[in-house]
Amino acid sequence: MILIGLGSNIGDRQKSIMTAIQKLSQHAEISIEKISSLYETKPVGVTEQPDFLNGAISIATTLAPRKLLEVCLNVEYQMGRIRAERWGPRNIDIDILIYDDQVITDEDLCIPHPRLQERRFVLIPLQEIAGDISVYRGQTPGELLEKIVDNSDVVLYEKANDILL
Ligand code: GSY
Repeated sequence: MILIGLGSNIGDRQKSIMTAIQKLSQHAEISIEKISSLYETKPVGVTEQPDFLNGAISIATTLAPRKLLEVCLNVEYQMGRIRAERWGPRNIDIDILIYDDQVITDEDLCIPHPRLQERRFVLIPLQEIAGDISVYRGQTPGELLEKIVDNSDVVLYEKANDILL
């Protein structure tokens, strides 16, 4: 299973996330399989920034991980990615979280995403669309959430069923 996380905390956050999904879906070699609900989440890391909307999708693709990364970065670029500082606010963030069972630890591409097991804003959307998938050391999102240290707010914002592409 190939899982992608999306986030935004500047401008029209929901529109940005939906635009990113639409742009990914328009790629000839990508089809969107599942879209999670959107969640309003308190910023983790640099906390002095606006709340995020976060969600996740599963896709099918014939693109190899590095090509998929290029496509994600290109979508961010097309959307005029505003990302003033590394951990700071951004209008759109597209992260490859899981690419089947592949492990990549390059400087610019780490799969599985190195912090996914520590973040409620990642695991809660994943629980919806990949509840029975091992996402970190043989554990499902639900199993990881049972023992997670992060207790930051993750509140349902828009149900998946109400999201129209
Ligand atoms: O890692 C993605 C950017 N990011 C986020 C995010 O997407 N959501 C929340 N809640 N906090 C975050 N901190 C960073 S950095």
